[in-house]
Amino acid sequence: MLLYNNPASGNCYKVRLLAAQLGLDLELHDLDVVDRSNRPAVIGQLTPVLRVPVLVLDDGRALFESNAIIDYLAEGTPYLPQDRYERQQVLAWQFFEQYEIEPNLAVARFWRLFGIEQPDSAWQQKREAGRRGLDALERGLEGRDFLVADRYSVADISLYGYTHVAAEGGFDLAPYPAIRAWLARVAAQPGHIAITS
Ligand SMILES: N[C@@H](CCC(=O)N[C@@H](CS)C(=O)NCC(=O)O)C(=O)O
Repeated sequence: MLLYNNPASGNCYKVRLLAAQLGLDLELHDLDVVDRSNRPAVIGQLTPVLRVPVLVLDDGRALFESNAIIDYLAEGTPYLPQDRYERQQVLAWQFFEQYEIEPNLAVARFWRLFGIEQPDSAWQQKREAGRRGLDALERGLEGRDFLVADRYSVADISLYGYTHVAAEGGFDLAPYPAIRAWLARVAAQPGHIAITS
Protein backbone atom coordinates (compact mmCIF):
# COMPACT_ATOMS: atom_id res chain seq x y z
CA MET A 1 0.00 0.00 0.00
CA LEU A 2 1.11 3.52 -0.76
CA LEU A 3 0.67 6.30 1.80
CA TYR A 4 0.77 9.93 0.73
CA ASN A 5 2.29 11.24 3.89
CA ASN A 6 3.93 14.08 5.70
CA PRO A 7 6.46 13.11 8.38
CA ALA A 8 5.38 15.85 10.82
CA SER A 9 1.65 15.29 10.42
CA GLY A 10 -0.21 13.69 13.33
CA ASN A 11 -2.98 12.69 10.94
CA CYS A 12 -0.49 10.74 8.79
CA TYR A 13 1.13 9.33 11.93
CA LYS A 14 -2.16 7.70 12.96
CA VAL A 15 -1.99 5.61 9.78
CA ARG A 16 1.73 4.80 10.13
CA LEU A 17 1.22 3.82 13.78
CA LEU A 18 -1.66 1.43 13.17
CA ALA A 19 0.04 -0.05 10.09
CA ALA A 20 3.13 -0.76 12.20
CA GLN A 21 1.00 -2.41 14.88
CA LEU A 22 -0.77 -4.54 12.27
CA GLY A 23 2.49 -5.46 10.55
CA LEU A 24 1.41 -3.83 7.27
CA ASP A 25 4.06 -2.54 4.86
CA LEU A 26 3.60 1.03 3.67
CA GLU A 27 5.43 2.73 0.86
CA LEU A 28 5.65 6.41 1.78
CA HIS A 29 5.36 9.31 -0.62
CA ASP A 30 5.99 12.51 1.33
CA LEU A 31 4.20 15.73 0.41
CA ASP A 32 5.01 19.21 1.64
CA VAL A 33 2.44 20.77 3.99
CA VAL A 34 3.52 24.36 3.36
CA ASP A 35 4.02 24.43 -0.43
CA ARG A 36 0.88 22.62 -1.53
CA SER A 37 1.11 23.63 -5.19
CA ASN A 38 1.65 20.08 -6.44
CA ARG A 39 -1.34 18.59 -4.62
CA PRO A 40 -3.78 18.68 -7.57
CA ALA A 41 -1.23 16.94 -9.83
CA VAL A 42 -0.11 14.35 -7.28
CA ILE A 43 -3.27 13.43 -5.33
CA GLY A 44 -6.03 15.23 -7.23
CA GLN A 45 -7.29 11.98 -8.73
CA LEU A 46 -7.26 10.26 -5.32
CA THR A 47 -8.96 12.71 -2.97
CA PRO A 48 -11.24 15.67 -3.57
CA VAL A 49 -9.96 17.45 -0.45
CA LEU A 50 -6.27 17.45 -1.48
CA ARG A 51 -5.03 16.70 2.02
CA VAL A 52 -2.84 13.95 3.42
CA PRO A 53 -3.01 11.20 4.53
CA VAL A 54 -4.23 9.37 1.45
CA LEU A 55 -3.82 5.62 1.38
CA VAL A 56 -3.82 3.80 -1.96
CA LEU A 57 -4.76 0.13 -1.65
CA ASP A 58 -2.96 -2.50 -3.71
CA ASP A 59 -5.97 -2.64 -6.05
CA GLY A 60 -5.65 1.11 -6.74
CA ARG A 61 -8.59 2.37 -4.69
CA ALA A 62 -7.82 5.39 -2.54
CA LEU A 63 -8.87 6.22 1.02
CA PHE A 64 -8.81 9.67 2.59
CA GLU A 65 -9.49 11.11 6.09
CA SER A 66 -7.13 9.74 8.72
CA ASN A 67 -9.74 8.32 11.09
CA ALA A 68 -11.69 6.68 8.28
CA ILE A 69 -8.45 5.14 6.99
CA ILE A 70 -7.50 3.61 10.32
CA ASP A 71 -11.01 2.28 10.89
CA TYR A 72 -10.81 0.58 7.49
CA LEU A 73 -7.42 -0.96 8.28
CA ALA A 74 -8.59 -2.06 11.73
CA GLU A 75 -11.72 -3.86 10.50
CA GLY A 76 -11.66 -7.44 11.78
CA THR A 77 -8.76 -6.82 14.19
CA PRO A 78 -8.79 -6.23 17.96
CA TYR A 79 -8.17 -2.52 17.31
CA LEU A 80 -11.79 -1.96 16.16
CA PRO A 81 -14.56 -3.22 18.47
CA GLN A 82 -17.25 -5.46 16.98
CA ASP A 83 -19.93 -4.43 19.45
CA ARG A 84 -22.34 -1.81 18.07
CA TYR A 85 -22.28 0.41 21.15
CA GLU A 86 -18.49 0.26 21.41
CA ARG A 87 -18.16 1.18 17.73
CA GLN A 88 -20.41 4.17 18.35
CA GLN A 89 -18.09 5.18 21.17
CA VAL A 90 -15.07 4.88 18.86
CA LEU A 91 -16.74 7.12 16.28
CA ALA A 92 -17.84 9.59 18.94
CA TRP A 93 -14.23 10.04 20.07
CA GLN A 94 -12.99 10.27 16.49
CA PHE A 95 -15.54 12.96 15.60
CA PHE A 96 -14.63 14.77 18.82
CA GLU A 97 -10.97 14.61 17.79
CA GLN A 98 -11.68 16.18 14.43
CA TYR A 99 -13.83 18.95 15.90
CA GLU A 100 -12.21 19.81 19.25
CA ILE A 101 -8.62 18.56 19.21
CA GLU A 102 -7.19 18.55 15.70
CA PRO A 103 -8.35 22.03 14.64
CA ASN A 104 -6.77 23.53 17.77
CA LEU A 105 -3.77 21.43 18.84
CA ALA A 106 -2.68 20.53 15.31
CA VAL A 107 -3.13 23.99 13.85
CA ALA A 108 -1.27 25.71 16.74
CA ARG A 109 1.53 23.14 16.35
CA PHE A 110 1.64 23.71 12.59
CA TRP A 111 1.94 27.47 13.09
CA ARG A 112 4.79 26.99 15.59
CA LEU A 113 6.71 24.29 13.72
CA PHE A 114 6.60 26.17 10.44
CA GLY A 115 6.89 29.71 11.84
CA ILE A 116 3.56 30.85 10.45
CA GLU A 117 2.73 34.21 11.98
CA GLN A 118 -0.72 34.85 13.36
CA PRO A 119 -2.34 37.68 15.28
CA ASP A 120 -2.46 37.29 19.08
CA SER A 121 -6.23 36.87 18.89
CA ALA A 122 -5.82 33.75 16.71
CA TRP A 123 -3.32 32.20 19.15
CA GLN A 124 -5.63 33.05 22.03
CA GLN A 125 -8.60 31.42 20.29
CA LYS A 126 -6.60 28.23 19.61
CA ARG A 127 -5.28 28.12 23.17
CA GLU A 128 -8.72 28.47 24.71
CA ALA A 129 -10.45 26.05 22.35
CA GLY A 130 -7.59 23.55 22.67
CA ARG A 131 -7.81 23.67 26.46
CA ARG A 132 -11.55 23.03 26.28
CA GLY A 133 -10.83 19.97 24.14
CA LEU A 134 -8.16 18.74 26.55
CA ASP A 135 -10.48 19.33 29.51
CA ALA A 136 -13.07 17.09 27.84
CA LEU A 137 -10.50 14.41 27.03
CA GLU A 138 -9.28 14.49 30.64
CA ARG A 139 -12.85 13.97 31.89
CA GLY A 140 -13.31 11.12 29.41
CA LEU A 141 -10.17 9.36 30.63
CA GLU A 142 -10.72 9.76 34.36
CA GLY A 143 -11.08 6.29 35.90
CA ARG A 144 -10.33 4.37 32.72
CA ASP A 145 -7.24 3.01 31.01
CA PHE A 146 -8.35 3.53 27.41
CA LEU A 147 -11.10 5.50 25.70
CA VAL A 148 -13.43 2.67 24.70
CA ALA A 149 -14.26 -0.63 26.43
CA ASP A 150 -11.10 -0.35 28.54
CA ARG A 151 -8.86 -1.67 25.81
CA TYR A 152 -6.57 -0.05 23.26
CA SER A 153 -8.37 0.76 20.00
CA VAL A 154 -8.37 3.09 17.02
CA ALA A 155 -10.09 5.65 19.26
CA ASP A 156 -6.88 5.89 21.27
CA ILE A 157 -4.78 6.14 18.12
CA SER A 158 -6.98 8.96 16.78
CA LEU A 159 -6.68 10.98 19.99
CA TYR A 160 -3.03 10.15 20.60
CA GLY A 161 -1.97 11.55 17.19
CA TYR A 162 -1.96 15.19 18.23
CA THR A 163 -2.38 14.99 22.01
CA HIS A 164 1.04 13.43 22.54
CA VAL A 165 2.70 16.35 20.74
CA ALA A 166 0.50 18.99 22.36
CA ALA A 167 3.57 20.71 23.84
CA GLU A 168 4.83 21.44 20.31
CA GLY A 169 1.71 23.57 19.89
CA GLY A 170 2.30 25.33 23.20
CA PHE A 171 -0.12 23.27 25.31
CA ASP A 172 1.01 22.27 28.80
CA LEU A 173 -0.24 18.82 29.81
CA ALA A 174 0.79 19.22 33.47
CA PRO A 175 -2.81 19.95 34.56
CA TYR A 176 -4.03 16.74 32.89
CA PRO A 177 -2.92 13.69 34.92
CA ALA A 178 -5.38 11.25 33.31
CA ILE A 179 -4.21 12.27 29.83
CA ARG A 180 -0.54 11.93 30.81
CA ALA A 181 -1.05 8.45 32.27
CA TRP A 182 -3.03 7.40 29.17
CA LEU A 183 -0.32 8.73 26.82
CA ALA A 184 2.19 6.50 28.62
CA ARG A 185 -0.13 3.48 28.32
CA VAL A 186 -0.60 4.09 24.58
CA ALA A 187 3.15 4.47 24.05
CA ALA A 188 3.69 1.13 25.83
CA GLN A 189 1.46 -0.83 23.41
CA PRO A 190 3.12 -3.59 21.36
CA GLY A 191 4.45 -2.38 18.02
CA HIS A 192 4.24 1.29 18.99
CA ILE A 193 6.35 3.64 16.85
CA ALA A 194 7.21 7.29 17.44
CA ILE A 195 5.90 10.05 15.18
CA THR A 196 9.50 10.65 14.15
CA SER A 197 10.19 7.05 13.15
N1 LIG B 1 -9.43 15.69 8.47
C1 LIG B 1 -8.26 15.34 7.74
C2 LIG B 1 -7.24 16.45 7.89
C3 LIG B 1 -6.05 16.22 6.98
C4 LIG B 1 -5.11 17.40 7.02
O1 LIG B 1 -5.43 18.52 7.48
N2 LIG B 1 -3.92 17.16 6.50
C5 LIG B 1 -2.91 18.19 6.47
C6 LIG B 1 -1.61 17.63 6.95
S1 LIG B 1 -1.80 17.16 8.66
C7 LIG B 1 -2.78 18.70 5.05
O2 LIG B 1 -2.74 17.95 4.11
N3 LIG B 1 -2.73 20.01 4.94
C8 LIG B 1 -2.63 20.63 3.65
C9 LIG B 1 -3.80 21.50 3.34
O3 LIG B 1 -4.57 21.83 4.24
O4 LIG B 1 -3.95 21.87 2.17
C10 LIG B 1 -7.70 14.00 8.23
O5 LIG B 1 -7.91 13.68 9.41
O6 LIG B 1 -7.09 13.26 7.45
